[in-house]
Amino acid sequence: MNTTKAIYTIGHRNPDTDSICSAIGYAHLKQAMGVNAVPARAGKVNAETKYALEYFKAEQPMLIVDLYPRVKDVMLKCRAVVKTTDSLRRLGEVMRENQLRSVPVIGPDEKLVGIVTVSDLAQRYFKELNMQSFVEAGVSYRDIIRVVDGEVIVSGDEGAQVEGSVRIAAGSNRMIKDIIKPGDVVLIGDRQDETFINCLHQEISCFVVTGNGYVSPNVVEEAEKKHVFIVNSPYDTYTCARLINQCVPVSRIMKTKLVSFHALDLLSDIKGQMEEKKFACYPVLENGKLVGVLSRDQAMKPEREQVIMVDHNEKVQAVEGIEEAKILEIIDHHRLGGIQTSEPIFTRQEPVGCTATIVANMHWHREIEIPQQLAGLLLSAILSDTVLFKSPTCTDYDKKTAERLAKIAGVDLHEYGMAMLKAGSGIGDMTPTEIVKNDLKEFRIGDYRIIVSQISVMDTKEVMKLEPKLIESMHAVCEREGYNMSLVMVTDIIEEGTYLLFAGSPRTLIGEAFQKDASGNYIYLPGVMSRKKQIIPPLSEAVQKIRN
Ligand SMILES: [Mn+2]
Repeated sequence: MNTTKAIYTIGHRNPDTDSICSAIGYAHLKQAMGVNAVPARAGKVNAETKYALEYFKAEQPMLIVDLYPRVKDVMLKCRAVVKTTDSLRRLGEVMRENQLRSVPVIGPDEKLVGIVTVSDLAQRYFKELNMQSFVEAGVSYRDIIRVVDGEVIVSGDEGAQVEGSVRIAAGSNRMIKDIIKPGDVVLIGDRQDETFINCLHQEISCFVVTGNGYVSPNVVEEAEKKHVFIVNSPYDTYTCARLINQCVPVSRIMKTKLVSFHALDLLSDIKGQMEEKKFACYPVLENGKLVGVLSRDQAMKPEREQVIMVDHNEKVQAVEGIEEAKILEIIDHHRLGGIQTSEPIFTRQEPVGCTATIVANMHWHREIEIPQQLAGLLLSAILSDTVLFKSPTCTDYDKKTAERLAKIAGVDLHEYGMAMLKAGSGIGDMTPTEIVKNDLKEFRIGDYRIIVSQISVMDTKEVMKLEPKLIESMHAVCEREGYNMSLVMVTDIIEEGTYLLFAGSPRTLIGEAFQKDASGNYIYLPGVMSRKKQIIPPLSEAVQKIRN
């Protein structure tokens, strides 16, 4: 079992089948190589991918909404807590055993009520001399008996609360009369009966006989008459006094003015508060319950999330917060879109039809077996990205890889491929806005921010009926999110062609790129199926031309 921090393999936003399945596949490869890799996804799984995952009984990778560090990423499990009723002695033990400088305090309902620190405890010891009074301290006789390891010689109501103070029967009998008051707990050594009797006359509540001193039958008899405890302790007077002081419950010294955080709080949001308060440690709560502790040191310089990007390399397509993460590797088959890293990284870029083709072959080159389920998923990705090998991006390498995977997966390649594409091709009850955002990717082309979505269907009429509404929605997206243009590819996977809808400006870019009359809202491009090979390159070239 690898317990190091997980490395996420993750595809682009609005993930397609390749982004999901290559993330799963590459995580498998890394795991086989002893790396704690975990597949993740940067968005909702589409209908086609869902079909593939369910067909091969695979689970969806975990969703990562963003990579901004949050409290949950750096908080520690709470190693120990104390209850409000626990004694200071118990607190000291807990601190020592766990090497803690602060301990959260929970109430009877397990909810956090306070926190105690080493400095609270130290302050208590400095005040010890003035703290002999147990009035309202919530200390019972049972607590005292327990703390001094006492043997009860004369018993009483052990659950009752101590109301007096702790005194030491020292000095002359006259002094005893001055010092000792009704209700007191009296520490007494090996003294004569007269001293015991004098104390009893002061209406005390309890003797703690230190150093296992002798108590005469006469004293026992008198104590029984007056309902006064006699407890024998093996410890000396000094030790007993200190131990009894440690009976005080934690609730007496804990801080109740707390600064706590939630697991999902962004570290960037709470930094200011931590800098201001300067506590070493903060409780993390979920519905009032303690779920962890956040140390200031850890929160101030969090360990960055580590990611491997698959099926994309452009920052604008990556999961939000990628700039906060450490990119370890990129495995991809798209144009290089200008990502910057702080250190040298491993990249594998191949101009093939699908990332899964690269991932499958990386397994085979390293002689790592691809299990049947994964073979099915990687095959699905290839069939999806190459639209059953029809896309111009498809290479012989993709085809050969797919055939080999189909054998391992035990499916008929064409039959399965058609069924999968069909599952993802209907628009069902998608709204125009959902169609416009389907499989959306953002590109920076020249100085323009352009989004290009694609929907692959068996029958384009169904989608093209919605053209006016789609155009309206495309304009709205551009305006709301500040894009220059929105393009939607409605791709006919049977006829092998694409209706390219466009909104925004400059329209001349479309006319120039595809050499068509772009005065309407769309053009038809026969034979066009690939965004990255047949749409983005002509747009990039056209940008140069219209600039000149
Ligand atoms: Mn891909």
